[in-house]
Amino acid sequence: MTLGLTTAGESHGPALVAILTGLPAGLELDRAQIDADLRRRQQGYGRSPRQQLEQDEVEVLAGLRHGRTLGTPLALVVRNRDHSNWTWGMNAWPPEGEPTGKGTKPVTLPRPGHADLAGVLKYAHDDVRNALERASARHTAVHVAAGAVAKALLRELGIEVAGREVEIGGATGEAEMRAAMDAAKAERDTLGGVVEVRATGLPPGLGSYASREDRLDARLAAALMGIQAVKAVEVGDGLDLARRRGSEAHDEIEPGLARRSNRAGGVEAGMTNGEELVVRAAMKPLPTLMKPLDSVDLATGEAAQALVERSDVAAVEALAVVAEAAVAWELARLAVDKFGGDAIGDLVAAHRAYLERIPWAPR
Ligand code: EPS
Repeated sequence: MTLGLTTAGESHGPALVAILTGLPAGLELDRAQIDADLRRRQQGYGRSPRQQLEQDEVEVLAGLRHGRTLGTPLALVVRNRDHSNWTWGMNAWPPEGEPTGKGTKPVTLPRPGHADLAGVLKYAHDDVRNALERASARHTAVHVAAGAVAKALLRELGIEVAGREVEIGGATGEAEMRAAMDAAKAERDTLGGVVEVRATGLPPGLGSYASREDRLDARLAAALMGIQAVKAVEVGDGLDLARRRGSEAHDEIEPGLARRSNRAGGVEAGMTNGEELVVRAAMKPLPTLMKPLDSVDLATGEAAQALVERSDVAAVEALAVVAEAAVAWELARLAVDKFGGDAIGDLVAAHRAYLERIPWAPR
């Protein structure tokens, strides 16, 4: 069995949904813990008023009984409260009655940096909304719910994953980051930034050098670049390693197999090497500006300004939670690939047997 994750859902549709397959039976889930991650994703400084509308919480439709997985597909739902303002505009069926609420008029002003332009061209849409709704980072909510499930599985193996923001708009300290967001907001602009995810308790040998798609760093890069607005991913000392000599770039091995440093960020040849995993993701500034960028009205072909809607100033703190979930999902997937088992006890036993075979102490 390998873990599988499929999601669906539009930003202002009724709900976001996820189906998780391949989870072992008997894994205990805690609703409060999943909801706590959903709230963390919403709480960052600089989020839009949309976050006051949404109070995300998970619903489980299948695959769980009395808080334990059944070994069958787990179906998760996160509802969009804002949908109540879009019941005409985002109706799945031709709506009845007069247009009312939001989303009743076609959007024809594509935002540079969003899915808007290429999305309508690719799918032959005549309303940019048909592209932006799914491209929106709103659907990261259900990925965070899936990540919380992955973290519960990893915890059974003594593995912890945590994300945090390290840079917003070029600023690093907490006060400086807030000041940068206040300044950008005053100028009706937006900011990007950098987040870091660390994971402890990873035994050596998750992932494989056997083929490209099995490499842990390839999977992490794909998972993190799959998050809206992420433009670069770095493992360990990453880009900086290219500027150093070999003697300054690797992590020497000491008796007892500990490393003298962790420049590799816990990954060598596409496998965990037993050290802490350190991975960073960089996000570009959000493309919805209150001071709109130049664009073209697709209805007339004339120069115009891009769509202005309510917007976050920055969503880097949210990205820290979303990136944590993405890394947790990939690690859980590799743990299930390596240790297998239909029941959580089988997975834990295989992990324990592996740790008995190799000389490694958790770090
Ligand atoms: C987003 C635009 C904004 C954000 C949204 C992502 O939505 P709206 O246009 O409804 O204000 O608030 O993020 C979320 C709703 C969320 O829960 O993170 C976009 O265009 O990507």
